[in-house]
Amino acid sequence: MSNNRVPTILIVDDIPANLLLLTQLLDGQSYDVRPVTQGAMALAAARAIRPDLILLDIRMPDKDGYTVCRELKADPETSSIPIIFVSALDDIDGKVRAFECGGVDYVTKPFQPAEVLARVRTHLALAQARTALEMANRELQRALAREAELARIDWLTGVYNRSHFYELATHEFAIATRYDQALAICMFDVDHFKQVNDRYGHLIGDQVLRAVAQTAARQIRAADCIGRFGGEEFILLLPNTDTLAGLMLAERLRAAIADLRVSTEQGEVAVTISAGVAGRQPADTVIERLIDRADQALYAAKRQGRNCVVG
Ligand code: GH3
Ligand code: MG
Ligand code: MG
Ligand code: MG
Repeated sequence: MSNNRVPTILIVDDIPANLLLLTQLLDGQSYDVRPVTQGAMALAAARAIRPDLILLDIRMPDKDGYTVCRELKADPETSSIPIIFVSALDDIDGKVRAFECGGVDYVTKPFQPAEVLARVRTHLALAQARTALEMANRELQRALAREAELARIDWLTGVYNRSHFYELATHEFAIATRYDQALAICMFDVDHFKQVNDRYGHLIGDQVLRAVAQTAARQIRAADCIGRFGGEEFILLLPNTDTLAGLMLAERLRAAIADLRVSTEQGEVAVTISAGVAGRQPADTVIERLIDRADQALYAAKRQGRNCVVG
């Protein structure tokens, strides 16, 4: 309920004279009042109008107030609407039952107009405060989720950072070991990247790194993942992929980067990468072994003259 909207109040009573009395009382306070005379109508009206508050009679011929209240509370669409019982029943069991059904308050007939108004105002204010709290909580949850996502991502390139990559890779490695499935790691490093920085400056170097990471991210499958391992060095986790399939992917990636032209303020910049691939072996007990072999293969690729793949 927003501050500048007139609150809607649904009034339910089978006796027209009672209904009129309450309607006049609340109308005079500039509430949007909707009177109905039957329990079944109250349910339909509550779902259609979504009132901010309901004043509910107990004894009604078609459906009593307790039943109406329980049904409204059971429906997620209407469960949060506060219900004040207004009844001539004055026995304590009846009152307790009203609260047990989900009512927030109870007023006995004949009522004192000022008391009814005071209770209505209080419950509207409480409902408004609860809505504001729920909205703030949802906003907080969204912010926390965003923050958690940011903590996993390398701010420069948008791929996973090293620590989150390790977390995912460790998990995938455990699954692959448990079910004896293939798993490959590919590490790649931009060739002579220092020269890119020296020639074009760090900002353009950054732009090239982003383009390389994004190009690689587009080459891999949804089940694969990519992380930034260090400065201009990236790592791929390839579940259900053996060394040969990993080499094929790495070769496709190498070719895609070699074809890449990054358009910058200083013209198009081209780079190449070297890549090393390693597949999981039964003797591997930790993911680090696999990463080590991929790293050694990467250095072999560098020694072989760069812009190539070794596995
Ligand atoms: P190699 O082919 O042997 O890999 O040569 P290289 O020049 O790429 O390797 P080297 O390790 O000598 O240099 C890597 C360079 O990457 C040096 C470092 O300044 C640069 N670098 C690392 N991180 C970043 C970054 O975030 N942005 C930019 N612009 N440069 C980076
Ligand atoms: Mg009645
Ligand atoms: Mg390099
Ligand atoms: Mg390097």
